[in-house]
Amino acid sequence: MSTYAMSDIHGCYDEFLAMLDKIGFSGADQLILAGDYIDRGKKSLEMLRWLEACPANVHLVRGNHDEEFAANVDLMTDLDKQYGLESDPDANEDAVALYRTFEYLLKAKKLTTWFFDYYKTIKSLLEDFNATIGDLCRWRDLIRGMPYYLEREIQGRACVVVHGGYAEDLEKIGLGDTNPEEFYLHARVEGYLLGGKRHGLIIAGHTPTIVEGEFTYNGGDVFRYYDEEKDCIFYDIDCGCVFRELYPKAKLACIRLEDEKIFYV
Ligand SMILES: [Mn+2]
Repeated sequence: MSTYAMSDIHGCYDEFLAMLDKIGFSGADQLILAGDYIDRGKKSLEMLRWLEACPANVHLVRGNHDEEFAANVDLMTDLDKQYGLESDPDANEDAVALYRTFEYLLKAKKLTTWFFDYYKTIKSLLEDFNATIGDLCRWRDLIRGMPYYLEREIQGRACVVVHGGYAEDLEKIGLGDTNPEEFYLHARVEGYLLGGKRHGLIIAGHTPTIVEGEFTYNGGDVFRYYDEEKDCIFYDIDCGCVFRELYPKAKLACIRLEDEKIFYV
């Protein structure tokens, strides 16, 4: 039995399946996914469908893109309620109309925002794949059921899988206005500098290792960092798979927690 972790699949469904194949993932293994399942890539729908039917030995952690998707679905259903639109949750045309009403209102009220469906994932689910409000709500609820991090004991070492960053006693380290959820979802260098766990192992994604100038830059390979003071091993396993067209060395990574072996697709 092995425990594997992957992160930042971003709709790269084919690579994800190829990785499961490569590691020979079976019912005897465990897989922890560190979030950002959707956006940017071409197969967000396939990813969402896979997640909602995933077996019990797959454990899902929430990423910032997933969180934003859920927040955007809330905006749509709130608008529906407030305006008494009574959209049919099972009718694709009602979902498309609600989406367009939302866009129209933003424009009419001159509320320019990058926030609403920035990657056009919801738009594509509705217009290209006939998704309904019922589908969107089901995926939102799936995301809201995902924890911000998961902890496992792997060979005597406490291992935390999180999207952005993890810190022990997050309330005590003085992050100003940053709340713990924000840290789990969005932390980058602060996750390494202020975060971590004594005698622990932190597996995160979020910051692609393919982007030059980022602190985790490693030419598109997994980034490993050891904090001696805390005896904490950090991994960034987001090797930027979805940016492959831009960066030929970008890839999907998977780590086996028991022996820190890395696999690439
Ligand atoms: Mn992210």
